[in-house]
Amino acid sequence: RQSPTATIVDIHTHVYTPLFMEILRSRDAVPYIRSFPPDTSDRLIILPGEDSPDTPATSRGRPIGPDYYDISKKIEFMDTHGIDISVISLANPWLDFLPTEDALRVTQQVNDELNNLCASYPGRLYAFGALPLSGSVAEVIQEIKRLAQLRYVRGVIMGTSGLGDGLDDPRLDSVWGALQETKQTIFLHPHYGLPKEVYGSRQDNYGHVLALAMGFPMETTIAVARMFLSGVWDKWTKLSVLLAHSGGTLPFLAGRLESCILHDRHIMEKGKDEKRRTIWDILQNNILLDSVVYARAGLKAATEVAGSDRILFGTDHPFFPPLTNEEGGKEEQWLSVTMNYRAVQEEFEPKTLDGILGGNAIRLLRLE
Ligand code: 5CU
Repeated sequence: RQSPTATIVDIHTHVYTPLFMEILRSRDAVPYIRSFPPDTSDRLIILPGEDSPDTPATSRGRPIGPDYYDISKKIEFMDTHGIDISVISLANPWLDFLPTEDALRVTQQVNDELNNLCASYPGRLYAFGALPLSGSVAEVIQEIKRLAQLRYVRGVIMGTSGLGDGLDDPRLDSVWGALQETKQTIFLHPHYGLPKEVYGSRQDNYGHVLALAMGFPMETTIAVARMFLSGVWDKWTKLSVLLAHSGGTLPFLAGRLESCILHDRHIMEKGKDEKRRTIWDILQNNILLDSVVYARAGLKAATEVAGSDRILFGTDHPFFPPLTNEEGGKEEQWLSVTMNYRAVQEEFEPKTLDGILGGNAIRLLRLE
């Protein structure tokens, strides 16, 4: 075990529920699941453009197997890595793509599936629900209120597009209000990345690295900065948001964000009669950061801005499985998990470590 005393909680861990799988298998536009003959194995295509005909069939998207959709595999993974509790969530792009008329009904079914999966392993699983973001605002709020009644749900996972116009969209105001009122945490996770041109003409040489290592964190950083700049937390002062991948680059860039505001005549004049909360205040009171940065440098920045009592351990399972080793087999322990464990163990002294590995999640997400 990683700590003799901690209850270990993984708050960043995705599942594909039966209905989510069925929907993905029925589609032929991204996101979808299918095989590319002559290869017969299923591949999961999530990110825009990763099914380009120029890409060899065996490197389109990623292989998808039971780790993604069989909940007993999640429990096996947890046992292998000493994880006591997982807070499961759908993977990106969640249900953002549903036709408006299906959004509420399908989201309710998928959320019930998530809650039922948790019920099948009592005490080991909790969930972040999904929202019908392609439906109406009234439907989103209806589902937020229903989620608050589901036994194992502790919040919602959402992407950076919100209702389609980002997280500074004034139409989200009542959504933030409903989430604050029902004390549900938002798990904010990237999906859409940066425009493809940013990655240049040789991007295919670099596999998924630029999109996942750089695009995802930048996307989160900009989305949360827009939310902050639009004054969401000035109004909803108790709204709690857990940022994936330790906040992208927000911990590193928070000082620059504040400085640019203080030097921006437009913002300063527009807001001169209002009291503005700083990004430092929000980082210490509203934002939680996962530990999924794999190295001490990122953890140091996260701790500096948010405090070690607001950092929560995560794995990103079932993504980043081990590659096959020289003998063609796979390591039992996942490198993506052991790297993360090592970084937190090296960075924090035992009492703080126990909080990050689980105590913080238990307290902040009420995992009794
Ligand atoms: O490997 C990937 O594409 C991903 C993804 O899409 N989402 C995620 O959370 N991790 C890895």
